[in-house]
Amino acid sequence: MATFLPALSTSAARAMAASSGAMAGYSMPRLEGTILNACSGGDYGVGTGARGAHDELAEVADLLGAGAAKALLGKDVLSDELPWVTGYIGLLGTRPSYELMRDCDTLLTVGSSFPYTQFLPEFGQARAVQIDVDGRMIGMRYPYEVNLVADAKTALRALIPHLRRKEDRSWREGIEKNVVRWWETMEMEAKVSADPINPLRMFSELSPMLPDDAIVTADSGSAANWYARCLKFRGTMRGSLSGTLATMGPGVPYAIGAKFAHPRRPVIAFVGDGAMQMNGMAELITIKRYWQEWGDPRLIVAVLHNNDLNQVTWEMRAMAGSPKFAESQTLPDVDFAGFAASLGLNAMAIKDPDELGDAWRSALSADRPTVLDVYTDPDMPPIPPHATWDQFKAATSAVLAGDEDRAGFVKVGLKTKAQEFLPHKKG
Ligand SMILES: Cc1ncc(C[n+]2csc(CCOP(=O)(O)OP(=O)(O)O)c2C)c(N)n1
Ligand SMILES: [Mg+2]
Repeated sequence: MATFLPALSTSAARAMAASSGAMAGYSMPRLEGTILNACSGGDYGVGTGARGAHDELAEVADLLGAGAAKALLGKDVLSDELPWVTGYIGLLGTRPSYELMRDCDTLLTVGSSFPYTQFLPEFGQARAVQIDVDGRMIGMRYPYEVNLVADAKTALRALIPHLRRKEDRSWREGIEKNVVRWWETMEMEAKVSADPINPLRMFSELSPMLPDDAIVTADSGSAANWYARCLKFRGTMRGSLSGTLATMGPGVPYAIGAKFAHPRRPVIAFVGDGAMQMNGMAELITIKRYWQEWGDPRLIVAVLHNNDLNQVTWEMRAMAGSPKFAESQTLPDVDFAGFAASLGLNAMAIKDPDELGDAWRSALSADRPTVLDVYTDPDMPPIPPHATWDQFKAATSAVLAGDEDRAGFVKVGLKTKAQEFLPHKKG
């Protein structure tokens, strides 16, 4: 059984609005309970609509022995420290989420309209139940047997008395093992040496240092991959990105918006150099204009400085089999730290991975906003979680001829993917 608890930016408000209203007849949860009780290996999926139903989700997952995968906008709905939470689902997602959906026999979707059905169980594989406060979302993405138009918390509360605790915990134990292995893989991948800095390491160094109340944003670009996979959310952390439109440019504006909404919470934005050149640099001027009004001045803009429109360079390699087209993909080199310093912001240019830890510590204790201009290696592939070693090798060999970055890719990319297959700490 898998639980899918995704979140849409608007659904939190919708869920709250509905929570005061009456829910559809309780015979529905009884039927839902029957289906869920019958499962042998279940999942659930969680979206933003599930925000605020954390305790109920945990109780349902515990009763059913389920694991939970999260939609990207629902990354902050359930803590990544829960051993049965498999992280994000989808192309930018994690391997344990992919396996959870691939192998489950029951799917409970709560507050999510996650659209990529290739990452859901095969049709016919799983009996499925959906809870969504918005009737327009019901039955949109999967052939659900039971559809509940209700807010997540109310529906799950009504459902819980109808569930029996699953005595056979083997499914859940398997999920927990996969999750442990996944986080070990992420650690190993972040340690792969790169030229000059492995972008995963920006995220893995920060992750354990994140204040419990941090708000994190990511731009559309390679940062979205590492935001999805490498940051462990916990506490009251919040996070967002352009989840539906996937547009470039929101990283810094979202962070500024977060500071106005929560001036006492530290905010961190991960933004590509392309997005910085598009609008992020101008938004640094907005930060200069307003930061002294914020109760806590910490706003960190971490730039992935790779001189490339890297996410699309990789998409073109993977999907079109095209080598890097430098004329459209290579960016002018810009001194982001120098520009930030000229605005009176705290600024650091980082070219040595061993300086990352101190850089994050100093930005997190600074008395003003900081720009971390991190020189990252463009040869780190954002490999989808389901790619097997053979598929990965086949896809990449097609691309190597004629690509100016081929030498770096062989060095960094192959070594990174290999971490999934190499022995881990516990064998
Ligand atoms: C407005 C807009 N233009 C183009 C795209 C297509 N696109 C997605 S990611 C990306 C490259 C981003 O480059 P950068 O900001 O440097 O981040 P990187 O991937 O290099 O880390 C592009 C062009 C988009 N999503 N939105
Ligand atoms: Mg870039």
